[in-house]
Amino acid sequence: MPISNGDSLGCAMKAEIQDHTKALEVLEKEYSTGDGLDIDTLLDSDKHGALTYNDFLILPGYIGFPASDVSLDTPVTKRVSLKVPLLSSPMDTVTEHNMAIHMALLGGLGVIHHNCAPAEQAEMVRKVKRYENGFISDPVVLSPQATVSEAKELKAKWGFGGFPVTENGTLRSKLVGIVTSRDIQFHDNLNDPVTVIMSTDLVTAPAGTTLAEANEVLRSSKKGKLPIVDENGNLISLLSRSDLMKNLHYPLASKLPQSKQLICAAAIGTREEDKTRLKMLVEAGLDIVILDSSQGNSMYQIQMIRWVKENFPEIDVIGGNVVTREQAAALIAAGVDGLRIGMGSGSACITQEVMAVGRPQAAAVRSVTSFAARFGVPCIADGGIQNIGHIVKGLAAGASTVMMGGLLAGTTESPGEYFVSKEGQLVKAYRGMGSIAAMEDRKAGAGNKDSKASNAGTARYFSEKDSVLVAQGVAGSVLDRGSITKFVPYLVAGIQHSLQDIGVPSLQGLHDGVNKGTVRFEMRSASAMAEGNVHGLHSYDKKLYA
Ligand code: CPR
Repeated sequence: MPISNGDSLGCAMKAEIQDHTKALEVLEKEYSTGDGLDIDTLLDSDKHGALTYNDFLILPGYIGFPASDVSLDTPVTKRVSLKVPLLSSPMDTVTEHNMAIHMALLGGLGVIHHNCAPAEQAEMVRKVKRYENGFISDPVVLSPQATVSEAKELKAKWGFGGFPVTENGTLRSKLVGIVTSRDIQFHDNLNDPVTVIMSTDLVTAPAGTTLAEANEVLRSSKKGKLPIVDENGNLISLLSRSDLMKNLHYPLASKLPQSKQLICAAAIGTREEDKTRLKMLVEAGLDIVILDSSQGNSMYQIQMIRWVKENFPEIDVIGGNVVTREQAAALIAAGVDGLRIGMGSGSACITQEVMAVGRPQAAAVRSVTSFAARFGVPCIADGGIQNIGHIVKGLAAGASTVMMGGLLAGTTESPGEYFVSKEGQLVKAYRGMGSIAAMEDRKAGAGNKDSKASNAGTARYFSEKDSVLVAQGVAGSVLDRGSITKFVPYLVAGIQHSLQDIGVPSLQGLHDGVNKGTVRFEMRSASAMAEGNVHGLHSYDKKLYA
């Protein structure tokens, strides 16, 4: 059949507008709102009940930039910002120093749990603050009388070797040698003083040396450590080669502008004893404290916020948990620098079932963040995160950061050992802080030499004095996820790709677009959700990253 201009094969669609170049103009002139829903219409619970993450999707926008250019810089408190909007939860199966160090190295933040004696928690804070330094300002120092056995013990405790030896075993005393890991490795006479084995051919740099200069000396000296000394040869600080390497490998690391140390956050309760605990954490170098409560709007928390702000004005306080505007208002008025949102959304949590109290997480996040943003208070969306999509939805609903428990509990950096499940899979323990197991451990002070160690589990749920413990969570296990040094970069790359699809070049751009109504949403039905998941395949392998 001959085809003339304007003809088409088969059945042609009749065009209302012939000039295709007018498509964008028509869109702008004739459609007063974007396609889909703005966030407030989406989350209007009068219309369709309160929603959570799986109930909606974000519509795609225009991609005008590469995903790798998407900036995820975000505040976690009024004064502290991160390059990655991810936090690990203060739970005893999620965050101790190892998780906190690695979350911070990767640009996020790990919040150290408080189900342990205050001294143990302070020790963990100290380990985070000491971990990566330009100049280590409080190095572990040995005295000439210290034995090889003591040096070995210190190496086992801190996980690093290379201890300077000074005349009286303290900083600001004359440097006489360095005990390196190699010096102690094969020395069997454990009672010998370290002076027998220490290296004395020292390369040092004078006080006042810049970090760049000191780095250069360290590079050319081929030594592991560079002691910085004053004009009398007294030890002032130390620079470590492994820190140099870490600095190179972790460009996003969370640090305060004036410091080379990692930012450290830890949780405490709201009882009288927690004031002493906080003092110890602050002495150890704490930057941010989270007041850990399942229902933050209490007289205890409000008094504690005021007390911390009065006594430790340099520490940022995150209050919570909250899920309503009213709860948020009370804590903002008391002076919080950040809020933590979520009640009953945690993966190991049965609060909503047992207490009949809580709120679907997306609705809670939107309600609290839209209020808190008016006071410049950043919010954490805490709990219920199962995948990258949930992270992005929490951020789109207004959160500045997202906190995860279960998703990180199976990683190498979480506390505890892997074990093989009944089904033969490699797993790690994960339990809610209000599970009977966690609360009983707390009451017994399990795992601590000090039996008054902590009752953080019960305190979080206000049940210290109860004769019957009412569980708000379960104890179980989660699958092995490998190291967060691979998992967190996967999450970050996924968030960047998601924001690229949405058409916003930054997290700030996402918040602006949502608030202006240019970022649009759609609710999804149960069958839409099924359509959005893998379907119709005989079998498949769900490998998430490589
Ligand atoms: P997922 O990331 O595992 O979903 O949730 C982690 C969050 O769950 C924690 O940060 C905390 O707020 C909350 N959570 C922990 N234990 C809980 C119990 Cl027993 N009950 C309710 N919420 C809990």
